[in-house]
Amino acid sequence: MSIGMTLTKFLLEEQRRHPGSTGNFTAIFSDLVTAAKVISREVRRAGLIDILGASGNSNIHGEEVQKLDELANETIIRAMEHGGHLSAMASEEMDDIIHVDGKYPRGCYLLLFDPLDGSSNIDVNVSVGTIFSILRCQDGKVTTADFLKPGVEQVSAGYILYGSSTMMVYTTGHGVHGFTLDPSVGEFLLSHPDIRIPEKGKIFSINEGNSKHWLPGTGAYVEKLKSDGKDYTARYVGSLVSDFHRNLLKGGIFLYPADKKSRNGKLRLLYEANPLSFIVEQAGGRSSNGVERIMEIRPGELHQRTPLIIGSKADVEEAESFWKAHIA
Ligand code: AHM
Ligand code: MG
Repeated sequence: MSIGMTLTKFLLEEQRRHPGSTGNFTAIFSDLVTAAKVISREVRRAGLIDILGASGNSNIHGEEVQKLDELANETIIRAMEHGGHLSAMASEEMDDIIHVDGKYPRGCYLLLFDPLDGSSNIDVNVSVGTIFSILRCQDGKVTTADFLKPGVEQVSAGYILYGSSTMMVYTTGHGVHGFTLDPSVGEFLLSHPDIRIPEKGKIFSINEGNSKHWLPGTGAYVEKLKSDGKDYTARYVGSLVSDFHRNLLKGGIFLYPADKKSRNGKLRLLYEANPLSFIVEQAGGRSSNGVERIMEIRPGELHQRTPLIIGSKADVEEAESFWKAHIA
C-alpha cells in the first residue's frame, strides 16, 4: 500500500522544481520534523505527565518533569543545533540568541521560533502549536542584529499545530502546503496542497474581553461586523496558531490590535507575526498592524511586539480602512 506523499518526498520534489535550491531546507525540515514529533508526543501525554510528575516532580525515567513549553524549547534546540545548517537561533523562551557555531558545524541560516504558542491553553487540553521562521545570515559572528530583519527577508516559515491531529503547514515562498502526521507510520503526509485563503470570510477572532481598552477604530470595526447584513461568527481559541489555522482554511480575520493598555499589541513580530504573515500572503491573504504591512516593519529588538490584523484579504483591507479613518 502506498503511504502517499511524505513531507520529505515533497521537499525533494520542490527542490528539483526550483533549480538553485541547495537541499538545505530538506535537511532543516527533517530536524524540525523530529522536534515536531517529539513535542506532539509530549503534548498528547500532557495530562499523564502531570499525574506522573505529581509524586516527586520526576517522571518514570527519573527525569525532572519539565513544563511543556520549556520542554518544547529544549527539544527544538537539541534537534536543530547538530544539523550544520544553522548559525544561531532565537526563541520566545530565551532572552538572548542561542549560538550554534563553535559547538557544531555552522550553516548559513537563522531559526526563530515560538516553541509552544498558546501557553494559557497548555494545561486545559486545548490546541497549541509551534511557530517558526527561517532567515539567511551572513558570514562572520552572528549577533542579535542579524535577526532584526523585516519579514520580507524570510526564506521559509511555518507552524506545527498540535490539534485533533498534528499538522505542519509551511511556505518557502512557493505557496503554502499542509501535512498531517499519520501516527501509525510516523510520517507527515500531504493533506492540504496549495492552501488558498478565501478572499473574504465570515469569521472574526478577537479577545472581546479587552473591549474596554480598545481604540475607536477597533470598536467601530467590530460593531460593523456585528451589524453587517452578512452574518459573521465569532471564534476565538486564544492560541494564535489555532485561530490562524482555522481562518486560513475557512476564511476570516484575526485581530490582536494595539489598545490603550498595550500600545504595541501583544504578539511578537519576529516569531509570531512575521511567519504567519508570510504564510497568509503566500495563500492570497493579507497581514497588517493597522496601517502598515507586517512584513515591511523594520524590527528594533528581538522580542518586539506588534499589533496584528491577519486573514482574508478583503476583510483585512476593510479593517485597515477603519484604523485609517480613526487616525486621520
Ligand atoms: P504565548 O506565546 O505566551 O502563548 O502568547 C501568545 C498567545 C497567542 O497564542 C494568542 O493569540 C494570544 O496570546 C491570546 O492572548 P489573550 O489571552 O490576551 O487573548
Ligand atoms: Mg506565542
